[in-house]
Amino acid sequence: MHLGLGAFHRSHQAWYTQHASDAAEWGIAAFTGRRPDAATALSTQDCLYTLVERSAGGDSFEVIGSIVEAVDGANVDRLCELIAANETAVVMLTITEAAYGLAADGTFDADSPAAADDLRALSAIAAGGTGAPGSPLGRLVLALAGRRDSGGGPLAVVSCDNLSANGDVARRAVLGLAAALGTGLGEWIGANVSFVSTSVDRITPRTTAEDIEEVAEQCGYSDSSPVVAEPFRNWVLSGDFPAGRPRWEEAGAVVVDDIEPYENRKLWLLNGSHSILAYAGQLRGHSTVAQALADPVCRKAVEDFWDEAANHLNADGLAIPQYRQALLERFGNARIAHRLAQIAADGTTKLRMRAVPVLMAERAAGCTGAGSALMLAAWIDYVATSQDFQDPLASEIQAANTLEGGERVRALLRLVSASIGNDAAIVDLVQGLCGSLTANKAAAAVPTRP
Ligand code: CS2
Repeated sequence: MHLGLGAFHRSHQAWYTQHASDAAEWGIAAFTGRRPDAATALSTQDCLYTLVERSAGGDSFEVIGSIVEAVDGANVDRLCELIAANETAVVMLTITEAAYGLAADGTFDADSPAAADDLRALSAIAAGGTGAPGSPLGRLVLALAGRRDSGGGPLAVVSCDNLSANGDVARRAVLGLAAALGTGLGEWIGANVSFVSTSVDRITPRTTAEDIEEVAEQCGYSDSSPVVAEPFRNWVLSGDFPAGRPRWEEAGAVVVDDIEPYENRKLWLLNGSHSILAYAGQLRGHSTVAQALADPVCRKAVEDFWDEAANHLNADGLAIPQYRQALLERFGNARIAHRLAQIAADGTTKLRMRAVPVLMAERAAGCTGAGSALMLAAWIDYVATSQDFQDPLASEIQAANTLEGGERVRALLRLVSASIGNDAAIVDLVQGLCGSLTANKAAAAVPTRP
């Protein structure tokens, strides 16, 4: 099963499942998250779709068939029916970082927008009422209660969102919500549900109308739902699968005991620099990752942040110089039009994973952390100027934006992380960097068009 049927799931976990050596024994029932129409579009073509692998040199095409059922996420009855089934072994999640209801200190926040409505809905159900939770994790909790009642047995929940220790985060969120259903559900989940942590990687921009036309021209058939991705892919997993899983390792996935070094390498070096490029790049007039990276000011901000992050990536075998070099090549692939606006969404949640740990580690080591602080400053400048940023805390950001100077910086940083927003020296550091990315904008040679 998969919750969060979007382009990334289709370029990543669905690809690995198709290429597992025992692929014929498995099929994915995928539920939509924010785009219910994705289920209708896929269903009308038997859930088959084209994966366009886009390298700097050209495109190649492959039909993916590992998804066997595509369902509107609001169809909670079907979700409950499938999760209750004994044959269901794995529930994968790509539901976005913001959907886990994390507080600014990283714990589960029952008052977060993601959790509060679900807790109300689940409590009403526990009291004998009807209705259903509206978020993927709330729906999952209801379905897990059904699996317990039907004796469906243990299974694995596999978070594939860009959060550190994402399995633990998923466990905390699921148990936090399960408490509303009472009746020992938390104990059952503790004994029967394994929460697997993973690090996932494959750059997958949103599909465009031109991509759809290209598939029609090159493949000779009409596909309303192709997905475009870079050739690179990576999947590292850690945890138990009590009911089995596809042999993803035969398709290149890596199973490890200690996932933390891999997660940090990916979250800090790839996602962290993506966030710098998203905010700094848009402030400087760019719209794609490749354009922003070609701007020396953005490139320097990325390299400075990487230098800081590398100080805290010391596990054996991480090959940081090679990883950085590969990222420069991946980001520089201008045939992948990865929109900065897409990456800029949900800054409060993303920066908590991408900037804060590096900044804290640098400060603890007696360094300034200016490279990580610049990511935060770029976001602060961006939310002041962007007309339409998306964030689970958008109204809190708007309220903070009405404040002035250091008060505004402090209020915004507190939305990302309490420990950072409450540290006067960090607030000063970030405030001092605000405006610096655009200060020399007129002087810089800034390419703004592909
Ligand atoms: C990006 C990621 O949108 C974002 O926040 O940083 O989606 C990134 O492209 C993927 O994690 C790459 O694996």
